[in-house]
Amino acid sequence: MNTVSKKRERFHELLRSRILVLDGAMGTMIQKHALTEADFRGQRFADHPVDVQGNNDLLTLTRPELIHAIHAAYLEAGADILETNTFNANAISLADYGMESLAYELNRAAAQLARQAADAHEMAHPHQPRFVAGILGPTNRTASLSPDVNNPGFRNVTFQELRAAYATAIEGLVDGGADLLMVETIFDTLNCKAALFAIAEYNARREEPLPILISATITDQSGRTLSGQTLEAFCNAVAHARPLSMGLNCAQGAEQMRPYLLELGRLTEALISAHPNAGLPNALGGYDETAEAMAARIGEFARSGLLNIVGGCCGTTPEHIRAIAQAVQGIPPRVPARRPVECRLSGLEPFNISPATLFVNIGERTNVAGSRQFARLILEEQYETALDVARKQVEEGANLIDVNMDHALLDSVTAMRRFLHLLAAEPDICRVPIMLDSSNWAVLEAGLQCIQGRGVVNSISLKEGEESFLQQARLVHRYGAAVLVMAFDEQGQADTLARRQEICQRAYRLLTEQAGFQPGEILFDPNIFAVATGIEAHNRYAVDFFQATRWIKAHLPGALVSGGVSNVSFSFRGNPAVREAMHAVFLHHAIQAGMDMGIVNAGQLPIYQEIAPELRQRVEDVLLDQRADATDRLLELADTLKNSGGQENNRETLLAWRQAAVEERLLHAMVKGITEFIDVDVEEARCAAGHPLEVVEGPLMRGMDRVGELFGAGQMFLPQVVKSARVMKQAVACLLPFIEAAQGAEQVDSRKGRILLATVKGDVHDIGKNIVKVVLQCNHFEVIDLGVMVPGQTILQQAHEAKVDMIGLSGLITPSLEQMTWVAQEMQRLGLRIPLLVGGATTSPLHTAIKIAP
Ligand code: THG
Repeated sequence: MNTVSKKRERFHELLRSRILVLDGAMGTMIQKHALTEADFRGQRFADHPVDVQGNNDLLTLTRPELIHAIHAAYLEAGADILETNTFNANAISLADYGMESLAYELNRAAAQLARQAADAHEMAHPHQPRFVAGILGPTNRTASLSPDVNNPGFRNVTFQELRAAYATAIEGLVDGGADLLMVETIFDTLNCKAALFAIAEYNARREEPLPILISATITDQSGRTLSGQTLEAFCNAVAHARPLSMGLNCAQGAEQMRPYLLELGRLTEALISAHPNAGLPNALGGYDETAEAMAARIGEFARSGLLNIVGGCCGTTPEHIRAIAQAVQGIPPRVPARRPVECRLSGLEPFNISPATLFVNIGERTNVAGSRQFARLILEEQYETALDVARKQVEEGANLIDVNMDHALLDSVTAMRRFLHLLAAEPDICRVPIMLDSSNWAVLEAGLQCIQGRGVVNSISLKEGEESFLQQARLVHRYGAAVLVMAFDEQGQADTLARRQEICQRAYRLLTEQAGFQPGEILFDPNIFAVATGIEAHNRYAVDFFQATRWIKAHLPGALVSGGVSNVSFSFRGNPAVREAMHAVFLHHAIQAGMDMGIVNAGQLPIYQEIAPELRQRVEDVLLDQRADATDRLLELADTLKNSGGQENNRETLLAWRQAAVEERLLHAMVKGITEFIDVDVEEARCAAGHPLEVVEGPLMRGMDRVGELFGAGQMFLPQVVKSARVMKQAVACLLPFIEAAQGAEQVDSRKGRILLATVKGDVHDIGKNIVKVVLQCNHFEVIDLGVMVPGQTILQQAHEAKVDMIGLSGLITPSLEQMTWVAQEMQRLGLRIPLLVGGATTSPLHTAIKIAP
């Protein structure tokens, strides 16, 4: 055994025998030194054109002795695992400082520093092996959310950019000596999946894969990630990486984290890690939970069997780590859960398919090849209305939606991307997993790069032989999706039982033995073809499908069976009554045979028992190939049913809320994020009101308040709030002409006011600021956004030049509070008598009252 694998072995041994201790915060420790711009720059970056104060990762190069000392202090305190000083050392975050070219060097140097500290410690204490976790932070952009309110489909970072940035960071970390890789503070699962993709690519080139630690952050009361996923949806979306540990960090103190850790333990077979903050930030932006208090809580976690790895995030110090290490000493580590083989998918919410699941509905209508209506909408670029097709499928019970953009007149890659980006902004649709449907690999891959949940690729096959099958399968796995295999090989599509068995068997072997798939991640489609075509060879198609299904369920354990149900009735196009009866009868038998899921028109499936007996019998004769004249007899009956239509659309029931009074309707639309009727409702409210502003100040503001309350109570999450803000924007837009008219001719300027927003110098966090910007713009404020790391002088100068009505300052880290105070002081000195708005994680009414207001 070489030294690397010996060390790995030792690590796993230790994890089995005790709870391992991670180190604590780096940022908090650095802040204590009150470093200046010049300190951060050192000699090497003295002339760098951008301010770098606050770029903690840069200190690895400019103040290595300081970082080394922090590592040494944590080791001395009892940390088993050091985290590299690389939280923002990726090309995307570094671009804020014009330092993207340093990404590799920063990662390698940081890993070397941690390695040296760990090795020195080991030298002095030979029986205490110490490990280095290479840290991959979330970056400062989010791949699943739009930063632009007017364009929910817009993204300011792509999967490929993230993947490339992470790949560079990983190279540096491992070259510098990292033993493990930790993807942490995850607030957007798509970012995380890009990191996991890059790790998988890297690991594939190595003899020994590096263990992966995954740690998410839950930022608000809804118990979801910032991008809207529940914890279980998140777990499902990253399980493909087979992480060594799953955990939570930041955003919360230990106390708030406890219920989520408990839940996490039920959701994964991985080990469990936690590195909470030292409590929640206090009013002055500090973290007050003492080492003793935090260690007491964590000791209880350990005794309750919640932990394998534990450490600290913001606000923790070597004191905390020392107390934590003592508190968990001698307490046995958590024994990982065993979970049954299941197909676990997710959108914003989890969707698990177990043997007890009766049947999974996959909505078929978002398919340009399968719906003339959808095709027209996409070709005419009416994407908003096209989204309603998806929404209707989900409302009508689809558990997944199948999205297909294969059309001769479309750029299918672009259309797929655009539709999925828009879909991601619709929480009521994207709560379900997505099935990407295309016969073109490039389209499937584009789709895989857009979905943060765990979806399904529909489909791959052995059509072009094993090599291309395996290559695509491995990629699907790396992107974290389940795979659907069509029974198709080099010789063509399987149309007999024997051919279906042969192909599915072969694909199952390849996927489980060579592509890393678990059986629960494999779906087979043994081909549903049209019956009653008048061609005798087609008579057994349905029977063969049922038999193939039975065979797959019996011989390919854990794999699922799916199919395109509406195919079976193609001969009866134009006759919905017969088609729907055929689908229902087909499913009745297919489900009995073990079919797990089907692509169907979710809202239009009659119940088997409720089909008129004569029709049911004749359909059954066709599907089960029970009579020589079965097709003729069904055709005969079909003629009499020709114009009887299918099932009633149940849209009426969905629109019951339209019966309420206009105020109620406006409230409902705002809370649910529905823009469909907002124009008429606003108009109705305006006609009833004395002044158009009353509509804004009355029902619309009440709606916003309600949204605020629900968000505060954890009953709404961010993507939903953004949708509500869009409803508000549209409502205000309807009223604006009337408000202007009412205000008279002298006040033609429609602005409510001009507001300058900036994240202060030394701070690069802007997600909160961008949300505030969206909300303000939705309320028709004009916003001048100066971005991040903005020096105070620039803010004041711009505020003066643009004659703004208010200044809004944002920041997440504690030193930002001082910057805010400085700006306030300067405003007073310069006699700038406009309101100053401050916001961000560490701001508080108390700090504002005692430090800024004076
Ligand atoms: N297996 C897998 N994927 C698939 C299929 C399959 N994807 C596509 C398709 N088959 C399943 N989806 C549909 C969608 C619509 C119809 C049939 C299958 C359909 N549409 C009406 C028609 O063509 O008559 C359109 C009516 C309209 O325009 O509104 O029947 O087998 N893995």
